[in-house]
Amino acid sequence: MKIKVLKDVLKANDTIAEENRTILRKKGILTLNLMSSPGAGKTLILEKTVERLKKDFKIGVIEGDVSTSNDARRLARYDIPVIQINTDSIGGACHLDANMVKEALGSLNLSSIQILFIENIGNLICPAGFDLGEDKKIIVLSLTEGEDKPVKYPVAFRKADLLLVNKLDLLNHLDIDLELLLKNSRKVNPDLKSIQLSARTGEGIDKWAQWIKKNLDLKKRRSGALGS
Ligand SMILES: Nc1nc2c(ncn2[C@@H]2O[C@H](COP(=O)(O)OP(=O)(O)OP(=O)(O)O)[C@@H](O)[C@H]2O)c(=O)[nH]1
Ligand SMILES: [Mg+2]
Repeated sequence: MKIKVLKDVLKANDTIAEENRTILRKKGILTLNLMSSPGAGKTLILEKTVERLKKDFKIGVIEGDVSTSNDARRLARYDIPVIQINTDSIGGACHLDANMVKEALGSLNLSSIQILFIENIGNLICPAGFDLGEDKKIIVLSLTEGEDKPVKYPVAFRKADLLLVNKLDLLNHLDIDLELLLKNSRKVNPDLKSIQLSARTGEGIDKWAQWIKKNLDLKKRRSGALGS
């Protein structure tokens, strides 16, 4: 009985996620869902990314946190549309779900967005279970977290399309084996591509920006081919 309820919840989520995906496809918006444990650097990466891409692309952000609008405020400084979702008042969920994103989409002017970033709630486990209607899932892992995280928390890594290894500036100050970290990520997801970067120094942000542009182009071409 319990299993049936869980399945129903996930099925309902998937149905709404597909609706979100249809809306976003019609508008030609590339949607990227960033997941990580708390403090891996999602918001700082987004700040640097927006700084880099803002003059060429129209960007929007959906911010997920249990509480506070701190991250939304950090991104709103770049004069882009930002919606904050807080789950504290609705049970304190540790992840975003498709319905929350649907509500946020309703509050955004989608005609003026080409790239939509969704910063999921800081958690390495729960967000991986919920499709939001995004095009790609990005997992951010910072060097301070240890090289074993991909094998300890495999689901998010298994489902991810790209791994961003953040805080590269700290490499020489930590007891971390970067090669082992990458090997562990490939162990759970042999196809997982990775980009190493430092949101603090900006190293690697160019590569990440190129990855985004390439995926936006691919999305445009596919939408064109589908005639939508
Ligand atoms: N040294 C260093 N610090 C970083 C880097 N990226 C982020 N930080 C720091 O790490 C801390 C957390 O960064 P955030 O961007 O808030 O992390 P987050 O993943 O958005 O955190 P939550 O939203 O709470 O899950 C901040 O003090 C950042 O300045 C980096 O590349 N190098
Ligand atoms: Mg954040």
